[in-house]
Amino acid sequence: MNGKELIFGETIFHLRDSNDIFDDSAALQDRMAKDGYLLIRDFYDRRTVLETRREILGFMDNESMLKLGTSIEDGVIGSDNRGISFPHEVVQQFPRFLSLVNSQQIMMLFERFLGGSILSLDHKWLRATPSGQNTSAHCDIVYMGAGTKNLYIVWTALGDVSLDMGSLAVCLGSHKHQKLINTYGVSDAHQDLLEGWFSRDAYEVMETLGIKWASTEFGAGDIIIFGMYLMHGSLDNNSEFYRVSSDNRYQLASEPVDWRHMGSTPDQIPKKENRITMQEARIKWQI
Ligand SMILES: O=C(O)CCC(=O)C(=O)O
Repeated sequence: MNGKELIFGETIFHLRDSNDIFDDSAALQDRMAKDGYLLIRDFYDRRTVLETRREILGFMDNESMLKLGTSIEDGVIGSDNRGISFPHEVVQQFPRFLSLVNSQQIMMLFERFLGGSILSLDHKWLRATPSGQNTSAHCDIVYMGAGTKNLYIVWTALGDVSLDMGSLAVCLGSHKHQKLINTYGVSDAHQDLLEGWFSRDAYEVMETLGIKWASTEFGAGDIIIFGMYLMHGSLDNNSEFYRVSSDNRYQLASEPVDWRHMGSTPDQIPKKENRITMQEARIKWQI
């Protein structure tokens, strides 16, 4: 992660899946409260997900992002190794993707889990992560905490994602770390901080929070759900393939919404002046 090696069984552990309790909403809630995440294998139909992947990779092929002479479905990274976090207007051109992440299936899961009508933020995060890149450790509350705090991320593998393709990684137990919640967890990356990353160093996170990382390989259609306070990031993509994934947010429609992530330009949130660096903030917070 960020160039540092994590070792399974020592500094990083395997995520456990919750397929065995999938039909039991109370058990899902208990597991979420305890573990901070729910990993559901094969949640989406694999074929539907692979068709969605094809829609996205087709766009990337037109943008000359894929390696010449390789099959589009494989998502082999082209010679300039360009990454993309798809802008909102491009995401709107992907009907298969939108119907997947706004599907009845995911809405019904949340209706059952949260007990009411559900809305999904308009801002959809769709990523094709190139070689050598990862996402540093952060909690989503700093990016989208202006509405309800009872907002959930669904990270979806849009293709098989092996560990060396840069799987999602979470910090076990970080959702219960009170000092983190009361300091970093009440700040806003658009208003207060120059960057939302808590740290770029996976080992420094472990030492500071006293907790370990966890990850797993994902199959196309597997999802992991977690809340606003779970520290997470991703492993480095050390492969020749794009890691195609998306992360989207769901909440009760009756609760306050972070309107910055709604509407026709949800990815163009103005930033306040005089924001401070994470280093300055962490000195202030003493964490
Ligand atoms: O996919 C990634 O690299 C990071 C995902 C993420 O930060 C999120 O789901 O909030």
